[in-house]
Amino acid sequence: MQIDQNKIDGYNSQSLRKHERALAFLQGEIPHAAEIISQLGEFQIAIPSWALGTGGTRFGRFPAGGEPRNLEEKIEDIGLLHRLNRASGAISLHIPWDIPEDPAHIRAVAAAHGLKFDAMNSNTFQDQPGQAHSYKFGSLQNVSRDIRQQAIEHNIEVIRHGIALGSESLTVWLSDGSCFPGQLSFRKAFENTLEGLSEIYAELPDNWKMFVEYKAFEPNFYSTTVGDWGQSLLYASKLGPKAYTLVDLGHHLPNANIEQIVALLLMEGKLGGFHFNDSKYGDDDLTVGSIKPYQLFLIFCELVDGMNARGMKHATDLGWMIDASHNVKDPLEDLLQSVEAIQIAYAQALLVDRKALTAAQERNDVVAAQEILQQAYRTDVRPMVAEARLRAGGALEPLSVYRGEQVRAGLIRRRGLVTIATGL
Ligand code: PSV
Ligand code: MN
Ligand code: MN
Repeated sequence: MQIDQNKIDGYNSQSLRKHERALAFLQGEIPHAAEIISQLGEFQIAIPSWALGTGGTRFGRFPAGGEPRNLEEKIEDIGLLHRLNRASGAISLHIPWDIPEDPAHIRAVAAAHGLKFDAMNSNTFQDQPGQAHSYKFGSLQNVSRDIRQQAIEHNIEVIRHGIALGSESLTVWLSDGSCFPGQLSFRKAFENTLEGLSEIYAELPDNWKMFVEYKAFEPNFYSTTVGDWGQSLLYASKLGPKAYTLVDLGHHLPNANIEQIVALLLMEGKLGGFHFNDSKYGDDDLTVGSIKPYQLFLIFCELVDGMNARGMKHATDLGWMIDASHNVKDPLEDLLQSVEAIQIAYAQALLVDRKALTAAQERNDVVAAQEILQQAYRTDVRPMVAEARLRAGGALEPLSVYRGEQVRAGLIRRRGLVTIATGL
């Protein structure tokens, strides 16, 4: 389903006046507005292939209809998002959910939509049909060398698929852990996992990175073998310079100070990637910024500050991705909301008066420091985000275009009401 430029321009012209008034006001208030708009224009957020359908919960799934039936259609859906917001220019694949049978063809389809291939994700948390060994008791941590070997080979196969597509990173999330005390030896589980990760690491091309994603609990509920940023950092440090920690916002214990984790990982040069989502209770995978937008802003403050301190480029030096799941919303609408929430938090973080903040910190002026952050957070930066989209050829109001063009109804007509999405 394509929405051509004329259509988008038509919608834009309807709200252009209102937009220009709001933007002019902001430009008057913010001296470096032009710089922020150009930084926003460069910022791309990858969309995971598994977020395009309704994931549901373990109790049930209520499909939205018209969901992508194959990899081409997943790419097509992300192409549509990118067309509207010009900020979703990459797709992240999960193997074996998205095996590219003909990589040259898949590359061409993605290129036609202006999309790149972000991190490749391996899957040793499910047993696949015909698989020789089960991951019931873990993959890389497993007491059986044969099972570990199977998981290692799978990850190497994922790297090969990624090379064929032009990806440059592998994300390893392991569901390994235990459900009951005594079930496993923490030390042996760690050592086996490190050994397996090292064998996978050895297969990485020179220009590749490996992201070690941590998660506090689920599906194991007593221990997780890569359970927190400390454990992930241990693996990443022992593996070598191509290995990094990946932070998924939903993977912490309640009330964890994620912004502090981000600051320290960046300081150590070991933060590699991000999975954005939001949560109230656990790994809820809700729309980014829907529950704790201030936390998201504080995280971005540390990202901007820490990346600047290391001379990193915001747009390219970390892997930015949404990792969401949908139960009650149209997945594409949810993703448009998530991308915008990330851009808003980024823009607000770019607004923070760093010099004044440092000065307030140096004189222990707690009130001034808080005011400086909240001044940025309480600024409505949406006109700058919209302007960045407009300049890139996108829609001032992506959701309005999506709804105005009745995209979901069109997808249902073409793909059917009941579609079986691959993946979760
Ligand atoms: C696990 O909860 C996770 O966050 C990992 O990133 C997986 O790859 C993804 O969700 C999809 O299951
Ligand atoms: Mn994740
Ligand atoms: Mn998760």
